[in-house]
Amino acid sequence: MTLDTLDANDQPDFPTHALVGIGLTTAMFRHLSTRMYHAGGAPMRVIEVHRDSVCLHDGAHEVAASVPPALNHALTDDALAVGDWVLADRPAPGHWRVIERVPPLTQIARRTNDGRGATRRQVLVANVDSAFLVMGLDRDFNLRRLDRYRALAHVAGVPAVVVLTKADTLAPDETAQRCRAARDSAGMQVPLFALDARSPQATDALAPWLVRGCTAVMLGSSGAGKSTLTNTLCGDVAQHTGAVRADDGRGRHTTAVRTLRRTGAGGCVIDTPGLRALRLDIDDAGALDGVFDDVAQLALRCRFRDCRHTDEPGCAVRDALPAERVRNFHKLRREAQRDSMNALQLREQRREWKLRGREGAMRARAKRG
Ligand SMILES: Nc1nc2c(ncn2[C@@H]2O[C@H](COP(=O)(O)OP(=O)(O)O)[C@@H](O)[C@H]2O)c(=O)[nH]1
Ligand SMILES: [Mg+2]
Ligand SMILES: [Zn+2]
Repeated sequence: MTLDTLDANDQPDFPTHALVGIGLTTAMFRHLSTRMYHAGGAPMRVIEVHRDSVCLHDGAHEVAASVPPALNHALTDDALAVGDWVLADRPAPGHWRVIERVPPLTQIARRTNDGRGATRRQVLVANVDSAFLVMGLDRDFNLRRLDRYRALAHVAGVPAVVVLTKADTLAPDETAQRCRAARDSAGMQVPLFALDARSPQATDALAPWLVRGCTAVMLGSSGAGKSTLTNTLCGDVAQHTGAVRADDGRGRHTTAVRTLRRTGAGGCVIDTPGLRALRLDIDDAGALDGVFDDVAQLALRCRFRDCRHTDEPGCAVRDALPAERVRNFHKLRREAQRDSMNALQLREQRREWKLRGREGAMRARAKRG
């Protein structure tokens, strides 16, 4: 089935044409229509999540809806997120309620501290087709952080597009040099653009990922230009950065919540606030393989088949790559391993580190003395 046949499928209780306009894909159409057959209700998309309610869109209108406690997984690791598709009904005039969430096809999630010493999974967005990794070419430029964001998208199975903003603030040769560095780090497969987030050139560059029925999410640190880019793509450059919707009387100046919006090209974008701490949600270090293609390729030439690229002789990875990149690879891998440990293993690891630290201090003292 193509989007055109989907569009032609319009029915009063299932306005496919309107729903494709807010990012309904053919795969999700099947799930959504099946669930609607069983559960009833109206198909809608979550465009904002608040503490006690969500904002839904049916392709024509936006409504606030309550989420029944039984469905409110806010404290578990699979909460409703912007981009989710749901079925909603109206138990009383003017009161919308979510009945059911359709299992998402993709979820981008991170690990956060739950405030009690443990970590939990936090879903950032659901059902996105691509991730725009937004990074400024100015002081924001940081290849290690870019690796981390690429890993975030990769483990979610979402294709990434690197968008380097503020190209207008640098000399052309400086921009070219940073683009080369980003290209070397991200690999040849990843689309990469350097642009001025305020210019129409940005709209042209990103149009292929924003065709009707597609949804992209903006990821990157605060100040990278995500909201500026969102405003450009949505065709309201005149609106000052941070104003989310024209009818939003709250007049936010920074992006406080994730919001799904329609772009001029027909697809949707989800703007997000910067993440202060971005910890990956992975429980298998192998999940990072696709992020460090260069490491995986070179590893084939290491002397030992199980080389960890730390201090083994004949390590092709350490020979060929900058130390910084190898360090970052190890850092993300350690993090993945740590997250897959249970509490007991964690305690043991900490004890071992403490011991090693003490031994190191003793050796240093012995050397001095
Ligand atoms: N010159 C220039 N300024 C930009 C560009 N992108 C963003 N900015 C500015 O950088 C600041 C932060 O942008 P904003 O979109 O709020 O970043 P966000 O936190 O990622 O949403 C704002 O003052 C923007 O006007 C760009 O490509 N060129
Ligand atoms: Mg913003
Ligand atoms: Zn090696």
